[in-house]
Amino acid sequence: MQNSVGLCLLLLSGILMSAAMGASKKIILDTDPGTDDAMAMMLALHSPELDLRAITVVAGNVTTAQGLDNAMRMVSLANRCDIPVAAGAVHPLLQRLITAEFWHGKNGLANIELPPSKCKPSERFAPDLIIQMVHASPQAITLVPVGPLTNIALAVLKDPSIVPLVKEVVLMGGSISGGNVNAAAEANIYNDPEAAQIVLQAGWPLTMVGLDVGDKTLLSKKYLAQLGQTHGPVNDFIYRVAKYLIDLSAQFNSPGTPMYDPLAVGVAIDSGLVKAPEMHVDIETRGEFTRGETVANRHGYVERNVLHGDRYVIEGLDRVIPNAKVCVDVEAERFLQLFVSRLRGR
Ligand SMILES: [Ca+2]
Repeated sequence: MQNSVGLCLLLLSGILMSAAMGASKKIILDTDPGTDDAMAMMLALHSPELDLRAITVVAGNVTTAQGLDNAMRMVSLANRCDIPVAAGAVHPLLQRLITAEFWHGKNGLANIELPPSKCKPSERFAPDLIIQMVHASPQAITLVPVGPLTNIALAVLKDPSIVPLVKEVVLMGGSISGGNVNAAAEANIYNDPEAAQIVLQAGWPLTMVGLDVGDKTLLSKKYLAQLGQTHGPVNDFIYRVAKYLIDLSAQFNSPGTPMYDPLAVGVAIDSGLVKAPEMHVDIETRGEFTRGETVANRHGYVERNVLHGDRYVIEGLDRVIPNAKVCVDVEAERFLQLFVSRLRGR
């Protein structure tokens, strides 16, 4: 009798576990690793709501070769050699690559030398891996790009039939209140505006997690201290990355480091963390001062100008169709607590 009760409990827990696993969201993290990319990746790897199916590497914060090396060392540190890691584009579609060792350290990982990876990279080209995985799991894959959008654009250009098969896109990039590269543009979009425009206009459900909310989500010394109380290979690595970034932010009089990429993963975990009204967003690709700006229509319409003789006359308003949910506010404390709680002791 006891045995059969035990067996039933075992079966039940198995069913519950598989139900929980089935409920987790399949994501592909497209990344230019990158310090905040490192934090994003480790958050994704340690969140049961997410099932990280692949990591695809794009040129951005560092070269693709360096980014691949960084990603490989990180999946190895987390003991996740089962996750395919594929290298992708080595430069933006139409412009030279701009790397950001200035912010991320010489190796892109805060100058922290992780042990060599015991995992092997995928031999697939990242956009091809994305195409293959989307077809293999239709309507089930969420793309989480946290670097320039080159890989995602290449996948769409090569196989537009993936667009209706992708569940959604949650990207880190853009801003509707000024940039960080310059007055107008945010770095991920600035680093490949043509790719960004392809991704924004593709026609899939898309959430833009931009500077507007990243700048409100500052990891401060308070959270660093919490991470410092516990230990584990990932915990200790992220502690060092966070400390590097917090010290860097202090040089610019900021009380903490903005959690840009991790917040995109956070929104993939729980969309309730942000307020994200629908807007139509275009990417400026030509402006003298504004190339790479995310131009968002907050009102949902444009004026209709009709030529009458030698002038145009406004005859009415035309509705524009929203193509993105644009994050404008965030429950920062709740997100930061989530982040720290997921990595403590890992
Ligand atoms: Ca990034």
